[in-house]
Amino acid sequence: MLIRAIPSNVTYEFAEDVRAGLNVPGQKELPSKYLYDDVGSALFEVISHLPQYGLTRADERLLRRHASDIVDRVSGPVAVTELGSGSGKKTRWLLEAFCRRQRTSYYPIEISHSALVMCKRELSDIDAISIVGLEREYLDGLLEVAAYRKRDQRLFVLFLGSTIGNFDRAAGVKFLSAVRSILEPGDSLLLGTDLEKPSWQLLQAYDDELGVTAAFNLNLLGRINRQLGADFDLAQFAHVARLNHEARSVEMHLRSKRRQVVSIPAAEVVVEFQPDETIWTESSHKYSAGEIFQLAQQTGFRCEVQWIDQQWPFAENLLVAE
Ligand code: AVJ
Repeated sequence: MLIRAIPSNVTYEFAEDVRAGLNVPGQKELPSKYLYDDVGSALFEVISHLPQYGLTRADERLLRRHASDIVDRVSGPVAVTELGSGSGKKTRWLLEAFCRRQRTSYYPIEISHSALVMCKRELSDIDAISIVGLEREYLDGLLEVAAYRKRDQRLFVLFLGSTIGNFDRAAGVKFLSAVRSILEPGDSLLLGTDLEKPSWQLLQAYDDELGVTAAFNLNLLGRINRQLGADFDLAQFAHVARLNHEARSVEMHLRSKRRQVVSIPAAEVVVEFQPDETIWTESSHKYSAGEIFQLAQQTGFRCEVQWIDQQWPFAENLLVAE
């Protein structure tokens, strides 16, 4: 597979975001996209196998069960692109269905290089597929794919795994509108959304007893140590999963166990933590099935079909650009 790597200075942007997020008076915060370096992507892969975390398996069950139905609703020649492909495992069923119909190009867009390599390994055995991986941010990658599109081709965009949930609701609307502005009427977006569920179930899903989610979260500090030369003592921070009822989200934080001072040379900051002060590292918003229809309408799409998993409430939504 071809992988087009990022031309820009990634470490510089990381340093800037770390400085901006930690060098503030109120709630310290780090963007959740930085959880996914090579170690973080591998840890998320393990999370997706945990019995307490049913999200990824529900997503995959729906895609497998309804692959031909989904593909039948997208007519003509298509270019398939995926925002954040990860290992690419759950995309197999859709790609096989498309490739049975005709030769299909697949453009995974992913900021993790190792995930792109895994994705190629996972999917290149499919007949009549051509894979071009783009090591890019979502919208940059999507613009590039849109530029490759042939005259008669439709774009079929996958945004699976409820990654949309990492945006707060307003930012989610903004993001989907931006995606829509790159598409043509008749193009489609398959959007995976995790649905609301009981508090105990959410807390177990984001704070598993094995500590994999804790490791996934703490790795963000490890990454700052590795890439920016910081001296975080990981033993002095604890993983916290917290419900935000108002936002209808689960938040992950890293709680400082004591007063401590950390220096981050490449970001040119020294950061002080009070006892129990937290760094907010991720939000996972949960949706009601009905609100997706509204979300689609607000962002220039129409939600044509919704498939819901019964075992782990999760919805696969087919949005068509109007
Ligand atoms: C892959 C972003 C959907 O928010 O549930 C898993 C990431 N964080 N456990 C999520 C995650 C903690 C996951 N997403």
